[in-house]
Amino acid sequence: MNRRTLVGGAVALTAGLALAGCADSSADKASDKPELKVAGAFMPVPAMDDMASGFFTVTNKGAADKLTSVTSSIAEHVTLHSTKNNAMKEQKSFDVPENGELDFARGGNHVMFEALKHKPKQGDKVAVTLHFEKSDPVEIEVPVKAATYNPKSGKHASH
Ligand SMILES: [Cu+2]
Repeated sequence: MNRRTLVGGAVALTAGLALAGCADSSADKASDKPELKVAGAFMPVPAMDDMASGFFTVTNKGAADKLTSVTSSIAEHVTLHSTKNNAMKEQKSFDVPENGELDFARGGNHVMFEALKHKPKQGDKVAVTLHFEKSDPVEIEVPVKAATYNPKSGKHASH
């Protein structure tokens, strides 16, 4: 009995040390702030009356951050989705990497606007607020584009 307690205690102690080490190294980076910019936002005219999707790119010239939620006056619920092998999956958050970007694009990550209060028309602008773990919320106006609009298709072809 005594022996077992000892062993358990040693394991717990090691785990505690490892965790403390991790926290220390990330605390160093936390002093650098994220520097976020949101660009290229658009919402294709939705096919359905009650649901729409949205896309944008968050670029970051500073420390890592996280997109934790999106809100909009046009929808009751806004959720974050990733797409893999044509299957959508709801995500709690998306990482915005240090000196990197978080990209939302057709066929990939997207924001889903559900329970729309009204159906947006092409040419409308939808007010959307992005909420981050560290950075202040960013308010953007998302232009409503044609249902087939895809700014990335040209970009990919030139790669
Ligand atoms: Cu979705």
